[in-house]
Amino acid sequence: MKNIFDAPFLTEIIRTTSNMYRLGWDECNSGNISYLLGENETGQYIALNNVIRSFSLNIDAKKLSGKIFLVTGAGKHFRNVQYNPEENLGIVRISNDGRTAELLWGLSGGGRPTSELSPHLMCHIARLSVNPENRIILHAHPVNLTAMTYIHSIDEKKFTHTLWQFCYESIGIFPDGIGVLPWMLSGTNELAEATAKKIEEFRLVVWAQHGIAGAGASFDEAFGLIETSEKAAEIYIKVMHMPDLNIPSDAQITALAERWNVCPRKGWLN
Ligand code: 2HA
Ligand code: ZN
Repeated sequence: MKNIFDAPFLTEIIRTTSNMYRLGWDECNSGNISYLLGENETGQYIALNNVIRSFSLNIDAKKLSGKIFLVTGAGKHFRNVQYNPEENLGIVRISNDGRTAELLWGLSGGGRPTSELSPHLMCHIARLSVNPENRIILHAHPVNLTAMTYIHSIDEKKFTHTLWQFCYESIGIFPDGIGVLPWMLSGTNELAEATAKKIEEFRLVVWAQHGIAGAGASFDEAFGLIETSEKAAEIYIKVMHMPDLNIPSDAQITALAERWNVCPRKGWLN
């Protein structure tokens, strides 16, 4: 058996949580990540027949039975993951009946997977239905995107349009646009179902006055979506109270899309 602390998937999630913390996206115990692992890659590092304990799910996750996820722990701080991955992270497998998550590694000291595990699994099911390569679902509180939901229309077409205008690379990174949900109560089935529905259509969903839920085939994809939209939101917040003299036109944004060979969501540019 190889040493799990050499596993690329562990290194990746540790670097990601540390970066997200330092970027100010995940204060205190906020944010959560789930990362779909391959059985073969995981089996090189841990015994797959040793279930440490089980956690019941409040959804039917049969579509994911047998699938293995690396997840952040409930109430854990992203800031601490790099110092004690075994306590702050866990590897779970969805049981055959889709009703429990079986702990195979981590969450030492009696921890539990993120309290948002069921919504994460719903988002994985939704995202895998449109992209079988999807691996990552993550939730965070990026400052400027969240700030923007306090003062900008949360109509997703208008919200996306502003993000396309305020960062040069936006149209290349998220030509498909960004979904937006209004303020909702977290931890509810209502928010989980609404997010799963939106994330089927958009890889990034903004939760107004709260944060974001993102998806990707890799951390580079999911992280890149957030950092680019967050950069656009930051520039917008910096200049929105000043006269707008030089905002790029839709013709200019269309020219960029053509240059990068991407198709902006139909009807969202003039
Ligand atoms: O993980 O951020 O919205 C804690 C949260 C829930
Ligand atoms: Zn949150």
